[in-house]
Amino acid sequence: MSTFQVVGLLASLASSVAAHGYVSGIVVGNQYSLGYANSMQYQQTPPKVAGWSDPEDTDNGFISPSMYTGPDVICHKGATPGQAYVDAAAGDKVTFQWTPWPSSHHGPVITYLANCNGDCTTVDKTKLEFVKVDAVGLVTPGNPGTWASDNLIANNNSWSFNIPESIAPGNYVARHEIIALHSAQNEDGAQNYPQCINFKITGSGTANPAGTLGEKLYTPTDPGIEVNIYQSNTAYPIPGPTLWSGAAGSSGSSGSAAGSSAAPSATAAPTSAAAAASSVRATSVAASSAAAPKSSKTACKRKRHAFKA
Ligand SMILES: *[C@@H]1O[C@H](CO)[C@@H](O)[C@H](O)[C@H]1NC(C)=O
Ligand SMILES: [Cu+2]
Repeated sequence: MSTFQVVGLLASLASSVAAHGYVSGIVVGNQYSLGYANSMQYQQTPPKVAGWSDPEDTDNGFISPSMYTGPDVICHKGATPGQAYVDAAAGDKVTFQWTPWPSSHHGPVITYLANCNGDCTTVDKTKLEFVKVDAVGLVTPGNPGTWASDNLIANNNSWSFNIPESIAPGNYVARHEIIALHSAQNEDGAQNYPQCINFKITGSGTANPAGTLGEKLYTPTDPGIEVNIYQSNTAYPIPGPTLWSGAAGSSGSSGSAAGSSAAPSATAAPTSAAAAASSVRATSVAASSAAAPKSSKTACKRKRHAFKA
């Protein structure tokens, strides 16, 4: 065994121990595409996949709020463009298959599309403008309630959304993300798990909506980022830009129970009144966070990091 192979073996052992999750496959109709896996960097001839490479992310770790203004929040740690595309048509249902997600890691599931205006395999990620096309947060009120991540687990660790019908054909980067909130009552405690995948979208749509740069999507003090979920939750303001009006609707995992029974205020495309109302609710949520369990941001690797049996 070469040193290189030994390092690879150790890295894959390490990632199986600390694994959180990543998108291992993408399904559109009857077409399956392989996602990027960290272990691919140790293959002699890694496959060309549509998923963006993040070889530095050997522990399937997360992006913390303190990293929101840097490039790693865009498509995960040190990510470089995927070297292939998933083919899809506007209106198609897309399913992202995650590796098993820990049940304690409750939070929203959000999907954005950014037009590469050319080739995504060489695109400058810091210039991509992300348009929110699907977002589900709190699905059923409760303590902590049912979250989009819980539906993802229930749905065979997968999440589906529909590519908006009206979006212009072209090459796009889908930025698909789970934000785990199990330690989000602490400053810098939320955990973002972004995954980027290239799509070649066909269709006759003409919409090319303006988006938001990856480094401008969130701030550490957004009401949906610094939030205590260990209380009776009735609403949750999904962080980031407003859901695009052309989005197919927050169908979550369409064709399944996931997302479709969402609490109205949690997922509705915010009109300014609705957005204002949800920030008011979020403020009262934050105000009663005194009873938050004291867990450090490393708690993820300890007691709260439990997979559903
Ligand atoms: C569940 O997901 C795995 C991949 O993550 C896939 O291979 C399998 O076919 C899925 N099962 C169903 C019933 O969709
Ligand atoms: Cu964890």
